[in-house]
Amino acid sequence: MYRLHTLPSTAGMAPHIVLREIGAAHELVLHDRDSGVLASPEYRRLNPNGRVPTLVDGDRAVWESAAICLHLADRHPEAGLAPPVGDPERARLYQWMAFLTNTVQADAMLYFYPGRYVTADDADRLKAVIVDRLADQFARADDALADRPWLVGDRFSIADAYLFMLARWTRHMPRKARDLPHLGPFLARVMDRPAVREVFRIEGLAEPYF
Ligand SMILES: N[C@@H](CCC(=O)N[C@@H](CS)C(=O)NCC(=O)O)C(=O)O
Repeated sequence: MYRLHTLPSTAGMAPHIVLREIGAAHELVLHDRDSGVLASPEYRRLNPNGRVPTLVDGDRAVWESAAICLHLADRHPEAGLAPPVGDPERARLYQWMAFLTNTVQADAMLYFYPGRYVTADDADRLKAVIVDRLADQFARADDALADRPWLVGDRFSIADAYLFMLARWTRHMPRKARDLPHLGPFLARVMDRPAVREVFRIEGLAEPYF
């Protein structure tokens, strides 16, 4: 059985969705952000970065949300959440997963934790720059969804779970992913999935959902 360590409404959402889409037996460990547990030696043994998510699979801990999603898709090919290795569509999956985690998510971190990068005086200026950068990046996904319901192939994949997770992080920003013409309906489509609804219920998330 898997164990997923996470906090509500964070980078743990995509792996949580993927576990539920697969229907894999798992224990969800929903930590309290203020409990200090992420800094504890026990947790740091699982994830030396002291961040969420962390997936425990047998005697192995895997950290980095995108790596966890890829690992779960590989372990459960029958769920069809990633094209097979070697399939040209698999390259498309790698492309989106890499872009989402190393460009979009990396920039989003600057918006949510500006104090880790600049002084308080510069925080608002940094956040304004990031809002524009994210809007430009989500426009790439919006373009990709202009003539297809999902990012990769013709069915929902881990890339869609990842895009959904990051896009909803803009819901309180001045420029929202949901306002884009194709991304808005995409977010509604993902939100309608029973697995996703269940994740929101379990994580205790309120509207606006995205
Ligand atoms: N690149 C990492 C980012 C992990 C990350 O920054 N997680 C945040 C939540 S979204 C976290 O644990 N924040 C708690 C903290 O930094 O204290 C991943 O995708 O797993």
